[in-house]
Amino acid sequence: MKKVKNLVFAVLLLFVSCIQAQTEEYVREHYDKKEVKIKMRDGVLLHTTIYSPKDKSQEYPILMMRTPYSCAPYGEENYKGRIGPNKFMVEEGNIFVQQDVRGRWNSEGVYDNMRAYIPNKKGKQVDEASDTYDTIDWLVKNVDNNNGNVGTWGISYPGFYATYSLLSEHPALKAVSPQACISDFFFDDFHHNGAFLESYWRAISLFGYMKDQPVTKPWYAFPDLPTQDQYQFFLDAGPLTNLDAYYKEDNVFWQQIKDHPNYDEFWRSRGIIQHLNDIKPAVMVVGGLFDAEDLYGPFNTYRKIEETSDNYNILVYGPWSHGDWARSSERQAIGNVYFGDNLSRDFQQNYETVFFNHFLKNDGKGAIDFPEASMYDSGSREWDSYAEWPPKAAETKSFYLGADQKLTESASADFENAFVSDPSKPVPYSEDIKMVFTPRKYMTDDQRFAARRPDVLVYETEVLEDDMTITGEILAKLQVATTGSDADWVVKLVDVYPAGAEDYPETQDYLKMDNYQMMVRSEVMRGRFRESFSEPKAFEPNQKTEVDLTLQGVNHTFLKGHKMQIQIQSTWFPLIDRNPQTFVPNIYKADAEDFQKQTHTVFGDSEIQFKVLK
Ligand code: PG9
Repeated sequence: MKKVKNLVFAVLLLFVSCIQAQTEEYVREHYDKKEVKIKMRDGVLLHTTIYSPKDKSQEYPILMMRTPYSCAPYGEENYKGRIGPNKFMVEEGNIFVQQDVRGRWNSEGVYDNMRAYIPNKKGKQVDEASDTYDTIDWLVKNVDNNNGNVGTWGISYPGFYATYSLLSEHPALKAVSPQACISDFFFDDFHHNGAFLESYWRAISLFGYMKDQPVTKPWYAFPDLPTQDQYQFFLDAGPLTNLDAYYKEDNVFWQQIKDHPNYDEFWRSRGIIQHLNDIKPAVMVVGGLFDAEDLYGPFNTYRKIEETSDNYNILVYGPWSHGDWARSSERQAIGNVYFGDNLSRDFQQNYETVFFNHFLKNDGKGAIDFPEASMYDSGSREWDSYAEWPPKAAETKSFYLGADQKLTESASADFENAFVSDPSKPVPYSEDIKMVFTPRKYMTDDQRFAARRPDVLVYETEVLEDDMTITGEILAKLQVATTGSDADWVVKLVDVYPAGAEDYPETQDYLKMDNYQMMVRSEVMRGRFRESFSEPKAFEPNQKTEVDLTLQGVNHTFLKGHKMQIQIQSTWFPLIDRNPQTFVPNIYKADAEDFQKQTHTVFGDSEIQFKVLK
């Protein structure tokens, strides 16, 4: 019966999504498509697609997305449904522009992942800011019926280019919405605190191969793999050097990743956060509380602009996975966990469209009453409005790791837990088997499979007698030791549902929400970087050492009857690569014999600092 219900539910969902998503026919009927090559100051031509309303009775702002993912379909006779941030803005009428960034797809030039910003460019020096400036300048001077105002937007990598557009300082740029915006590849996407996201490995095909002329078809290919069982594939592959069998020297990005294991000038120069000073255009940063790819980026993009600029700058974080807010599914669920109905549609209609209209169609005049931070509470399943983020009203409350798997409010200094960490039997990050392009579902997955392993330490509160709301970042100040000379430390914040919790239609058949251990937030710290991301340092074997680890922002109420749980482990595979647990200069070049089973110890005076909202 459940299978029938699920099938009906899935068909209904698909039907509704099809209706809600913008249709190609609608766009063809209401928009003219034009493709141009815009010349940059160094002579490079960038492919730019322009969709203009057929209704020429009024002027419209320009909404631009710059992307490495192509402006397909190419050809002025070929249309697509999704030409802008959402269907409401398409139906209302705007000029939508998409551009292949330098070196990608039908544009000329040489690509550079997360191209470094050059603050004081000289002569024909270029970066994504100058390319944005030159593009906007051409558009406002050459596109018919534009009202002189430009907005930029984008999700993920396009979100990075939206953030970057702020550095163009073009006077026509009035509103920018960086969404799930990459900010720094050492903390977003490919690395978390120095650990390599091995689960991203296939995506390196997309960005690693360079092309020498404009193309409208893929010039890269994904490796043929012997199995779709991602845990087994990467375990059998062994040390990362063995993956060279699939990516040769012509995969520039794979070479760069291997040659720069530390946070050196290569990565530092490509981070965009450092340049976000004295920003003028209005900004709406959007992120997903369960975004497995870019969680660091939106939080820190918003924070830096708030610290350095007096512009209009707001934050919206919903119960979304990567890019969910741009989709049209009626039920918002991630994996087994349902959060609510029409959350994405409401955001698109009542936030995103209102934000761009206010600054691009009304010149910023009139009232716009969005809160500074609109944060969904992933526990109470309600939206919260805050006058600042993180909320000043929250107070720091420390919990400690105690005996009998207790998470207590007092430190037990004489307590310790030891476990054997075996790189040949790493803790899976998910019970799912399939090979992924990038990780996603694990962010709300049930953690009972991990909690029952001897190499995962579990600490939890008593059943809560009152709701407890945690907001902002969480600081784990771990006191640890290892018999080895290197180690990774993973901390997971888990919401333990009560017995009897109701299943959702999305709940996988083999699971019950009864006693569900929902992942709320998680993070890894590669222990060698505990003192500096640029200068790795070995552990002194068997010496008690502090490892501090920041978990990205949350807005989560642990409801009465639930328990708050912390899990600690040292492998998380293959989400991240395995630490040999023997200090080597570069883990990407470690040999099989470097990977050694070690015994790790966590001490009871390890402190987890939460910001609790009274
Ligand atoms: N941030 C996402 C990503 C970057 C690089 C590789 C794979 C994914 C994205 O742009 O969707």
